[in-house]
Amino acid sequence: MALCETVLTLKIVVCGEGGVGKTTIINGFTGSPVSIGETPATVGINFATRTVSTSSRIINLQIWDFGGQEQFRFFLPDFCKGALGCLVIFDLTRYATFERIYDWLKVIKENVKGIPRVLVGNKADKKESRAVDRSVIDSLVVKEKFSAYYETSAKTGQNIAEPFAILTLIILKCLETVSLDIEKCADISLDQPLNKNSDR
Ligand SMILES: Nc1nc2c(ncn2[C@@H]2O[C@H](COP(=O)(O)OP(=O)(O)O)[C@@H](O)[C@H]2O)c(=O)[nH]1
Ligand SMILES: [Mg+2]
Repeated sequence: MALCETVLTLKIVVCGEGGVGKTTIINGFTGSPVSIGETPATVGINFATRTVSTSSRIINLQIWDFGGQEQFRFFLPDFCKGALGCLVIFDLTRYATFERIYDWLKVIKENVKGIPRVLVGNKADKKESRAVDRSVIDSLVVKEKFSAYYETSAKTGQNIAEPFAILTLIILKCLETVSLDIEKCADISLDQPLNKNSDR
């Protein structure tokens, strides 16, 4: 079946430690009002949707947001089930959130095989508080085979849409290339960056 014949629903999971800005980024991307400093801690799992289109398809992105609190960890298998792509977010001003990326990758790898993942360093607006050097980030991107890396600010809107867009394009490319066998997706990345503002 050609992928363009129907509206395609793609499930994307958004991971990362509490407070890194997952909910704010998702709200910014899906159009909900962003209010810096007032986001309530997400309880359990939320999801938001946004319809996007390429030249040939309409895509319904189903974006799952994990609350992150320890007591909800039993939700993780359900959270991951059926996901075709993953955004892993850390806070550029808190090194501990960067170290926890490994834990999130482990969760993803245990529950879904080989889905493409994009790394996001958020709170880029807080330049004076930056705690994670670009060199260690670049090393992690290579080592853990992230398809792309973006620095975002949910406060200024910097690069908010790009991680979702690139992940969607990579997923589409995977679906076409491996005819719905998503196990081989992790190594695929786009030849061209999405636009000149991208960080890779
Ligand atoms: N300065 C700044 N604050 C942010 C940014 N993104 C999120 N925040 C704030 O960081 C806090 C945690 O954000 P939230 O989206 O709840 O994080 P989550 O726990 O990962 O969902 C909130 O007070 C947000 O307003 C950002 O890019 N810049
Ligand atoms: Mg949240």
